[in-house]
Amino acid sequence: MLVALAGGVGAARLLAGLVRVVAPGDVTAVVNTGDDMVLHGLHVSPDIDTVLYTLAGLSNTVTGWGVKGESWTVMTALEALGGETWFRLGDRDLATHLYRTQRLGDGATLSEVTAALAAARGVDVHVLPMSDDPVRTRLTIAEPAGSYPAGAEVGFQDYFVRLGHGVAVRSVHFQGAEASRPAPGVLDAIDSAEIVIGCPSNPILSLGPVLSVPGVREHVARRRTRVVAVSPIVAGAALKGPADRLLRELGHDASVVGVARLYASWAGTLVIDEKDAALAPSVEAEGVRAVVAPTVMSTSARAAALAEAVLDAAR
Ligand code: FO1
Repeated sequence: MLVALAGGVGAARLLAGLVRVVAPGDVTAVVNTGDDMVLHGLHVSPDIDTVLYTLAGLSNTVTGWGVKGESWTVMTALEALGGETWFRLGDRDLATHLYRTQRLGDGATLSEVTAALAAARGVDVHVLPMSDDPVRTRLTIAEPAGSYPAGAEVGFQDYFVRLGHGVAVRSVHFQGAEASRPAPGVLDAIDSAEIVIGCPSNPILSLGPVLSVPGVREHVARRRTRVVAVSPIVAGAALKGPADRLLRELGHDASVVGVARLYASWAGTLVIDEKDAALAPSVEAEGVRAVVAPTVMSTSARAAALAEAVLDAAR
């Protein structure tokens, strides 16, 4: 069994590559739910949905979220009513949120609903939320943005979508993490995994919440020699999203060395891109083994090759 700690797009791409080289049923993805939000009374789980849509071959690879070939009839009608449309929910995507919200309202856990969505879409990877308890990423902004003053605390989607992550961040915290428990099967999967993979996700906003659920970081750290993380930073930049600027704003190096320093307590190996090969000795100086491989998953074949490189690094 392989376990992947997963966030959004980068994780989904690596998982899609992984299932080309190992049996999907041998993979467990522990997915970030810190991005989750209730909007229009609907429970939206963006990172879970990005992973499920990608593994089902349904994902909109242009936007990196939602469903391909989507229609926007509801959003257009909602806009005409003056409703909230800053967070775009396509017609097919809405079915997911309607189904999830109804099941949760009937008393199902997020794990149960996620398993049902995976089964409905023929996804054999075991997709687990990091927790069935609410954990929400909250960010304190360092400068005024939109209607928010400097020092305001905003929700993840407000930061990421409404403000377009175009604002400096003073601090991040995961509301509800202390009281949360790992979802059923998460710790067992980590304990019995042949390899634990830290996906190329945002170290602060995607892997941060997963590791903040009590017990997860400790159980992963116990397997440190079997843990291989993939740097989401290549040549000092994030391939997508705000990871590089966020690392700098929070006082870290926006480089593979900074990522190695952040991950050193739980990841024994860090896969870095060939562009960062010269930094391998600096990564190893942080106590983390450096493995150099192409990490930009511009095609599914490259994603499969990266998955192979990760498995080789662990063996
Ligand atoms: N990201 C956007 O930038 N704009 C959107 O309108 C948007 C809608 C959306 C709807 C469903 C969903 O699952 C994800 C959505 N995302 C959108 C992405 C979302 O912000 C994710 O949390 C990020 O991809 C980070 O993981």
